[in-house]
Amino acid sequence: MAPYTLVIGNKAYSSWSLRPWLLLKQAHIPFAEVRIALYKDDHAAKIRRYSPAGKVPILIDKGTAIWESLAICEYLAERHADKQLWPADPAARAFGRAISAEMHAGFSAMRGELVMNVRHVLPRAGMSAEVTGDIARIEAIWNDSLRRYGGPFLLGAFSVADAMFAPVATRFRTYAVALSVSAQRYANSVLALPAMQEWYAAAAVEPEVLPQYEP
Ligand SMILES: N[C@@H](CCC(=O)N[C@@H](CS)C(=O)NCC(=O)O)C(=O)O
Repeated sequence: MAPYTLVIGNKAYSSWSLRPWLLLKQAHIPFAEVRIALYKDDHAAKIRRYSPAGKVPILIDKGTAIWESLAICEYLAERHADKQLWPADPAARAFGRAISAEMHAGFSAMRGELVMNVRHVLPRAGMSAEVTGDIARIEAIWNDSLRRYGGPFLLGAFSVADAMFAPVATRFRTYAVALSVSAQRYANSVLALPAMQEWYAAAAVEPEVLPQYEP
């Protein structure tokens, strides 16, 4: 039996679910997956069976349930130190934690306007000043990280920080956001990961269509 169970939402839409799912896949940590179709029937009650916070993702490790995507990623990094899901250097680790926390807590304009939908490419003509500002800050974070640590991922090797920003790479593709060469190269590297392709393929065959996430 896989040691972990990860409870997630729809792969087409659930950006928060993608983060720990991708980290587990990249680290080759076995897990069982429970997918709860969001905003259908009694989705809230189904989620609350696992966590009173009522949101996915949730990681179950034997009797312990961990919610909040960043807390799950931190837990996995601690439990699997050999996988080096954070860099060994404390300054690089602090930088990675800062940009991951910035992602976790911020960019609400972009999250609200450019909802994750990996089943479509929907170039967006006009965007609000708030979204343009969010995109500019994310590009600056990516370019700063790539310059500091030399790529191909934000802190050099794939880390928690890349898992946290992976849904942004999907949004930039979905809405055909124009990026600088280095930021685009980074987004492409994330999207080309076999695990990302597995996520996209599974999303493509999900039966649910949620109007609030559709054009
Ligand atoms: N900050 C949370 C956000 C989790 C979240 O908002 N999850 C959404 C799906 S992407 C959810 O569970 N929505 C169901 C609901 O609100 O009923 C995290 O990092 O895990």
